[in-house]
Amino acid sequence: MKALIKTRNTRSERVFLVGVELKSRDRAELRESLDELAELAQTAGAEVVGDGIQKMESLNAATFIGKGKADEFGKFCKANDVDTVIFDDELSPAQNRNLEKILECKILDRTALILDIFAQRARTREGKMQIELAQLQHLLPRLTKFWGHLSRQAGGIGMRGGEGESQLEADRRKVQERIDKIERDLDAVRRQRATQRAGRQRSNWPLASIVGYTNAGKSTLLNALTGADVLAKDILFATLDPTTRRLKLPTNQNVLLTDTVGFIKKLPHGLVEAFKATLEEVVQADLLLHVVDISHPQAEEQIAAVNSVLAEIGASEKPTIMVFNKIDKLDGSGALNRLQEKFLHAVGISATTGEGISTLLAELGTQLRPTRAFLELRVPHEQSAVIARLHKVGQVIERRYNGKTARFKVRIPPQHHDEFAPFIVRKTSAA
Ligand SMILES: Nc1nc2c(ncn2[C@@H]2O[C@H](COP(=O)(O)OP(=O)(O)OP(=O)(O)O)[C@@H](O)[C@H]2O)c(=O)[nH]1
Ligand SMILES: [Mg+2]
Repeated sequence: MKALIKTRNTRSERVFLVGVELKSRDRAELRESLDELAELAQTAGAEVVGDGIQKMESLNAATFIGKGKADEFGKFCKANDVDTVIFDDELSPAQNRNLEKILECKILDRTALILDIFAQRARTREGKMQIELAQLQHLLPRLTKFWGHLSRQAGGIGMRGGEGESQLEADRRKVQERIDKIERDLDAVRRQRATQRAGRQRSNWPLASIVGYTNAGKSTLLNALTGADVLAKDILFATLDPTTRRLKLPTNQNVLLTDTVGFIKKLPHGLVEAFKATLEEVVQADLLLHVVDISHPQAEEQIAAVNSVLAEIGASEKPTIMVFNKIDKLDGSGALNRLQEKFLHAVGISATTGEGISTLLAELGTQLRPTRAFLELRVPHEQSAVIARLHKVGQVIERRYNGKTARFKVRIPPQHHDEFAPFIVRKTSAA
């Protein structure tokens, strides 16, 4: 797919950002959000010319911001040679169109911008497929309304069933066909990954997934721990494709460590959906390392944003170590102490100086030990909810069917043992 943000040889695309202050979102929060949007825009290769804020009671259904304000921004954009206006919130297709008319330039929203960055970053076939799927899904409803609007405008009643509509049907079908094809291909990728995972399970090495807000230092941590050479850069979404490396703990335990795509506030739902194959590494993990840039003023909001994505993919109940990174950038220990009090398993580190890494390795060893013990369960086939739950919270190592029951050899985090108590046949502690 074509990038939405163009970087011309002569000059970068000039963009103006717009945010809305609402009762539910005060000025300070909006400021942070707009600063992040500016970073996203720069990451996409644009030059930010300025931004504008409107304080509103409720949003305008037709133009998102007020008509008067839109006119004012329009004048500014004309005077300052702005190519594109980017809104911090997702616009409806109608709002997008109306704003295009008033502001007389290209209109994008945060979702389209994030999708655009992902499109520029995708390297592997899987990454490219996932991002194209998300872009098409974002496009499809817009295409529908856009064409619907055109045919009404062009001919109204007389146009119904005419040229416009068949064009609409043709294009929607084309987009839908492509979506179906990508979904099928991604399915194949998922199956292939499941096979790889099965291989890993035979090796019985536990899997830890590094998650966290974009730019928190996930790749830097993986590199520091395993000597991997994943691109670590001060840009948003440096990493799209997962990388897995083996880490040998000082206790001689082996663990597989996966670095994956970063999360962000208002991550488009379609994107989470599209990245399910990549995020499956997270869903399958025995343990999560949640990396936080503790030097960031919005560290706590970023933790919340990451947690909500984890919930969306069904990984919020995983045992988690909170890794408070970049402590070398902190002025005092106030922020670290405050957050360490809030979370059970928390370690302060600097992935660049190495401070705290040995504590983190020790914590990893402690956290992984219980998951190395196996349970053997016998579950009647009709208990499908129990079996589904087992796959959700545990890691199934072996499965045998005989007669009316299924036997499972699984690793289940200790806090979930009670739930399965009636089905436990044997507890085995592995060497
Ligand atoms: N000062 C300091 N900078 C760090 C530390 N860890 C990472 N960084 C810097 O933070 C930036 C982002 O690091 P990455 O490792 O790329 O972050 P990431 O979480 O993988 O980011 P995405 O892949 O973009 O989601 C880089 O410029 C790193 O050098 C740290 O402990 N201290
Ligand atoms: Mg990264």
